Amino acid sequence: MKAVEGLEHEQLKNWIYERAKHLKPSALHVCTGTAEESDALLEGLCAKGQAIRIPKRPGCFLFRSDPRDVARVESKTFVCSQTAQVAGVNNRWGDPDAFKACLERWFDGAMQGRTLYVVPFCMGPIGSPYSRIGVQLTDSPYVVCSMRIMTRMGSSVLEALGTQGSYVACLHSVGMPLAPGQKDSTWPCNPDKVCIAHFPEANLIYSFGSGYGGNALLGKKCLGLRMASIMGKQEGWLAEHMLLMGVKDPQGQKSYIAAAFPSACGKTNLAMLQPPEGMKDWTVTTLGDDIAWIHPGKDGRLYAINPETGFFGVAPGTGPETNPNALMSCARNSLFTNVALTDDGDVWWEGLSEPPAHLTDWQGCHWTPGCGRPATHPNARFTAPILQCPSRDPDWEKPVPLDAIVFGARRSTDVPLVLESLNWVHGVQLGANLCSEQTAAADGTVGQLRKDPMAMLPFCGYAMEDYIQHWQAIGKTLAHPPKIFQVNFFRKGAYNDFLWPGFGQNLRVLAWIFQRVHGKVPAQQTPEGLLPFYADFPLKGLEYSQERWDALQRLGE
Ligand code: TSX
Ligand code: MN
Repeated sequence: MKAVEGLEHEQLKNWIYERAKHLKPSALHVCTGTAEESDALLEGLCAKGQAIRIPKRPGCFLFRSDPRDVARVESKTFVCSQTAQVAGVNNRWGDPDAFKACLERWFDGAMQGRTLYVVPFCMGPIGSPYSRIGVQLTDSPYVVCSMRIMTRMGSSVLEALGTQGSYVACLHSVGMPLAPGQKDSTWPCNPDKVCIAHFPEANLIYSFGSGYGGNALLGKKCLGLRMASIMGKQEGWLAEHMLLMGVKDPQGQKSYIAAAFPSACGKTNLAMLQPPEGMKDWTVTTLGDDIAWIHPGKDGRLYAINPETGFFGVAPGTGPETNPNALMSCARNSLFTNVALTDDGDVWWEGLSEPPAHLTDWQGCHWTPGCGRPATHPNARFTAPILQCPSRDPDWEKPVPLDAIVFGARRSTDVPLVLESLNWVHGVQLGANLCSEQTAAADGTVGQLRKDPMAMLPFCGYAMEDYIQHWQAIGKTLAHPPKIFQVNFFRKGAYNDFLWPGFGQNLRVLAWIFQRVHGKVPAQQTPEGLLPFYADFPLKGLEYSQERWDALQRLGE
């Protein structure tokens, strides 16, 4: 317990002591956040066969998860608030006392034979009034190294906490204690005993049994969205499942846009968009790809920050055409989970390039093209620092004023490419009615239409009806609210073909939004919203017929 003695925050020190007594780890390590610390942990993981160094990418490592631990588990994620109303019809509410009692039993001795890592982390820049601190206890070195990429992590956070600072207490175990002499598995976890529970009144998060992404990196979905959304409700701000980007026109005028899409709808691709041929005089910059914390400013506008410092992006489908900036971001100092390994020591996934003649697949098996299975898990991920993203915005650590909020989803029918709301109240309604065809990031049936208000269904920490009400209340306080838009890049035509080319061409949609924000282009007023006129829509350089446009923009079937 020597490792904790230097800690100046008595309450934190006592919590760690008390938890360590219960978890019964064989060692304790307070993380400093240095590169040397991360290197040593990764080296140790390689020595135990739990990570594989990627020779072609400096500082990069491959992890192969247990095939039963590959995604967030919404069915086992709970908000355990003292008042049942706080978790509404859309969330899984758990009785706090019952869940606490059950998890306490599960955590008893859960870290036997393992090291307990203390991970102090800050969501948002250290010292910013918008930021929130968490301290995660975990027995997963993979989580430690991932948290170092995704958050500001280490000693500087303890310094910021001082002797009295408040933090969200985060407790995580893979739930697989080791008996003396017991051999570890390559990805320890406990898939039959998974639970992610949030205790908002206690400022506490418990996560057991999974080592994967949003289940285990507790700063992201748990603190960054579920807990933060509750704080935002109480304190008058919004924690949203949104990318954050800058768009600059050829005259040098710049706007910031936040956009909400359900998981794995191409949010990361949009955040890092490369201008297409014919629009190279526009600039797109990236501030974040997953979370935006949005505060009303004194000037009556909304200001947003990205509380993260990395991307936890879906690998399959990320290629030199679809997202070159993401590929540059994960060229070094990155972690890969459930992707394939090439014979010459690089990572590979579907959509990266032509498949090589032979691979080792995400489960460590031989793979050849045409063998009948994908080489990579559909929810395989890269974990990469924002600092390595070529399109990173110079002001990515500052609050930026929002000119537009965009809601989008994957809809093969009915929903037009772009529509502007009539006003804030209507825009919030559009967001509240968001529906998306389901993908692999969440567990569930692929292809089904799922209601996902503001893309927050899995991430809102309280009742959805109160959440929508909170959005409306915020709107009433804003002298200069951002305009709200609805987009759909996935509409299909009569031949089941995508009607819109998407990807870089989406800059045309952003450019129209930009022009609307700056009053540079008229729109057609309909009861359902404001629609672009074909003649004004920035299609220069893209062959796109009026007939196709009409099919793309038609309201309803
Ligand atoms: O990320 C996507 N975006 C946003 C990009 C900025 N994807 C990838 C799927 C989500 C993970 C898209 N897929 C997008 C899109 O805008 N649009 C589509 C649909 C589509 C797929 C393939 C083509 C066109 C559209 N291919 C050709 O037209 C050749
Ligand atoms: Mn997400």
